[in-house]
Amino acid sequence: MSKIIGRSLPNIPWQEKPKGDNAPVWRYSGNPIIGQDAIPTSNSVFNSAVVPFEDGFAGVFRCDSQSVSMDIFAGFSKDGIHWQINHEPIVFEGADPEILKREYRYDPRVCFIEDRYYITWCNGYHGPTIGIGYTFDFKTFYQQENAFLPYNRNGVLFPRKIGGLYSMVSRPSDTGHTPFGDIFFSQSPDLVFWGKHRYVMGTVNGDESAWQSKKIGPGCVPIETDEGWLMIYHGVINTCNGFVYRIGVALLDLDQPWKVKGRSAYYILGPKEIYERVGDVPNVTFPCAALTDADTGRIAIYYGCADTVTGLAFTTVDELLAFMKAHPLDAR
Ligand code: BMA
Repeated sequence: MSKIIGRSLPNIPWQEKPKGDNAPVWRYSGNPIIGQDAIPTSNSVFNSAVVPFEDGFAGVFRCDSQSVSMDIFAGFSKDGIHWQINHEPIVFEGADPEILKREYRYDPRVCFIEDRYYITWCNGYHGPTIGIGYTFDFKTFYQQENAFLPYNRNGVLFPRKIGGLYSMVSRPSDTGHTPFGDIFFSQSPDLVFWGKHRYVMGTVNGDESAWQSKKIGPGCVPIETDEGWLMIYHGVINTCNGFVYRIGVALLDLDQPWKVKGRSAYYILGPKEIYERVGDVPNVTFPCAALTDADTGRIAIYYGCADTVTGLAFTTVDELLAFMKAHPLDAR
């Protein structure tokens, strides 16, 4: 038995694994949990992040509008499954007016550190980069400086300082639908100035793990366990019909997270159900958040489906570690 280092979450959304299911991750039977028209103006609601909040849950949701502009919206839930999403996008205070100017915002992550909820997202600033803001109550939101120069996507914070510094994994990219990309680790004394950049892991050439041959990117906030940081991430293969996005798992060293201790050659979840196969962008499963319960080792993963709706899936820390060890990637 491995242990999640973190808080108890007795109200984590949960369903037991269906009998006879051999996969390490299983879907919520009522998927998708959030439909594409969850708010009156939305074309799609996907790639979104949730955290425990008060006696329930709060989240930041990517809602693309019916003009297909990308923005992020706060939402609330009692059970983590049924969500009320605000009809107006998040308005940030603070920051330099230069940074507050909105170009586009998408793919939010939420990470509780010390006393507040930090939000990172892909922020348009002459190209995509990593926006950072925070809130205490999901009502008032403060924006800070962008973490990096363009171009970067998938900035995901660690839930505590490592070696005395705030820490983040991200995926340097380009202006468009980046046809490359590896995961890097960066640190900051103040969540404003970032440096000490380290390479974590990259795509896999050859057919040992072809689903992650084109690009990879951080997904959920890394989960601290007694064996290391469990990193749930996305991996992409290019096919004759476009990119396919699947979900993988790796284990990073607790003190030096750029050192990869384990990585699964097999994906843990990929497009299979109709709502993952069919949508604005077909064949996409894109994880952005995981709830965890330290008492039971349960993990609930929130993931975007076909760039259109939001799904929920379940696993445990033992399932993921056992699967990773049963199907290890040698070329990491
Ligand atoms: C990536 C991001 C994600 C999206 C994915 C599939 O580059 O833009 O938001 O889910 O492509 O379209």
